[in-house]
Amino acid sequence: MVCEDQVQTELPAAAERPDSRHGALGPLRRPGLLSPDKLKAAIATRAKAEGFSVMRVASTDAIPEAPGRLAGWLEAGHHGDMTWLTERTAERADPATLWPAARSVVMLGMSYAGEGDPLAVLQQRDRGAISLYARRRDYHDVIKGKLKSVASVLAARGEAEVKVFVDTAPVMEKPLAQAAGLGWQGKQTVLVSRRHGAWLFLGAIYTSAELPPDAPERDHCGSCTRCLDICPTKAFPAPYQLDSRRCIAYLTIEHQGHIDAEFRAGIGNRVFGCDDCLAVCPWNKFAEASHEARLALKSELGALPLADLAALDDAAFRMLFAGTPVKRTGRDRFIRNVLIAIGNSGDPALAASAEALLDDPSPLVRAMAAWALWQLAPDRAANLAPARLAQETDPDVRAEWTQPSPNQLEPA
Ligand code: B12
Ligand code: SF4
Ligand code: SF4
Repeated sequence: MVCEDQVQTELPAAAERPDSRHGALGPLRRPGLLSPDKLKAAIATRAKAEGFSVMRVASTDAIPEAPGRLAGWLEAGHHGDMTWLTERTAERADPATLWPAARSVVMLGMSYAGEGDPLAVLQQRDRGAISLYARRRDYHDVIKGKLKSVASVLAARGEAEVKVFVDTAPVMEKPLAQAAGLGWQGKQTVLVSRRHGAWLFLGAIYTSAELPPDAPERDHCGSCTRCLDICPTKAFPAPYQLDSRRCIAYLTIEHQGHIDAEFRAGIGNRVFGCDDCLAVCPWNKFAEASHEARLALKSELGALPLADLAALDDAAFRMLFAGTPVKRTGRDRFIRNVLIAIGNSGDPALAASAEALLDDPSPLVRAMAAWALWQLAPDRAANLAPARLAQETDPDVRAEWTQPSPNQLEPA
C-alpha cells in the first residue's frame, strides 16, 4: 500500500541498451519501431499477457487539480506521521515536474478481487482479520516485474525512455488512473472501476513516448454513501477526503506508535489493514475473482486464531508472513494490533494471551497487553496494577495501568 522506500526503476531507451540492435540513428523511424497508435496497442497486448486487468494512457498534464488537493490534504494534517508525503510535493503532484522528459503516463490496474465476503471474518472475534490485499505475495514485488516487462515494449518498439512505479515516491497514482480512464476516485478516495470494483492494484509507467491519451472516467458514485457510512473509526471528514489519522489501514500498518484509545474498539479484530470501505462498494458486483497466480490468496492467512498470533516471536512472525506485505510492520507493531483485537474479542479465555505479554521487551506490546487485560479480566488487571506500576518505567505503559482506557467508539 505505502512503500516509499522503494525507488523507481528506469529502463534506458532501446538505443542506449547494450543489446540494442538499432544504435543511435537520428529522427527517422527505424525498422521495427512502431507508430504511437501501434505502440499503444503493443503495450496493451503485453499488459494483458502480464495479467493486468486494464491499461490506459494519460498525458502528463492531466491532473491540474492535484497540487491544490495534495496541499490542502497535507495542510489539514491528514497524512498523520507519513511525513515522506510532505516531501517533493511538486514532483508528486505533477509528472512533468518529476521527470521533464516524460510525455505520457501509462496507468495499469491489476485486479485482486477475491471470492466470497471479505468482511465475513469480522464476525469471528477470536480470529485476526488481515485485509485482502495483504493475504498474498506482496504486490509491489509482483507488479514491479510486470511493469518492467510492459515498459520494455516501450523501450524496444518505441525507443522511449521509461520509469516504472508501484507505490514509489512521488507519484499520485489514483488521480492519474482516473485521468487515464481506469476508473474514478470514489467517495472513499480509492479508485473504483465499473468492471473491477474497488479491487485494483495500480502501477504507473512514465515514458518519453507520445502516446494517444484516453478519456478520463467520470464519477459514478451518485447519491451512494455506503463507504462513508460503514467506516468504523469515522475517518472521512467529508466525501472524497480521508483523514489517515483515523483510518484503520493507517493505524494498523503505517503508524509507528501507540494507537489512541479512541480508535481501539473500532479496530475490532482487524490486525492488518481494513477493507470495509472497499468491500461495500456496489460496483464490486461486476468484479470477477482475480486469476493472477502470483497474487493467489494464501488461504492459511484468512482467519488465524488471535491466540496463535499473540504467541509469535520475531522469527515466527517473519516466517509466517514471509513475502507478504504484513512483514513490513515488524513483529512488535503487529502484536500491538493483535492485542487490540484480543481486547475487543469479549473472550475471557484470551486474557491469558494478553497476560503472557505483560513483560514483553516492546512498550508497544506491554501497553496493549495491559489494555487487553483490562478489557477481558478487569479484576485480574486491578490486582496486578500496583506491582506493575512499581516496576514499569515507560510512561505510556504506566498510563495503561493507571487508567483503563475507555472505549469511545462502539465495537464495529
Ligand atoms: C498514502 C497512501 C495510503 C494512506 C492514505 C490513503 C489515501 N486515501 O490517500 C493510507 C495508509 C491510509 C492508505 C490506506 C489504504 N491504501 Co493506500 N496508498 C497510499 C499511497 C502511497 C499514496 C496516496 C496519496 O497520494 N494520498 C494523498 C492524497 C492527497 O491523495 P488522494 O487519495 O488522491 O486524495 C485526494 C482526493 O480525495 C482529492 N479530492 C478532494 N476532493 C475531491 C473531490 C473529488 C470529486 C475527487 C475525485 C477527488 C477529490 O483530494 C484529496 C485530498 O483531499 C498510494 C500509492 C500512490 N503512490 O499513489 C497507495 C494506494 C492509494 N493505496 C492503496 C490501497 C489498496 C490501500 C488500502 C485499500 C489498503 C487496505 N486494505 O488497508 C487502504 C484504503 C484506505 C482508503 N480509504 O483510502 C492502493 C489503492 C488502489 C486503488 N484502487 O485506488 C494504492 C493506489 C496503492 C497501489 N499501488 O495500488 N494508503
Ligand atoms: S480503510 Fe477502514 S478505517 Fe480506513 S477509511 Fe476505509 S473503512 Fe475507514
Ligand atoms: S461505496 Fe458508493 S460512494 Fe463509495 S465509492 Fe462505491 S459507489 Fe462511490
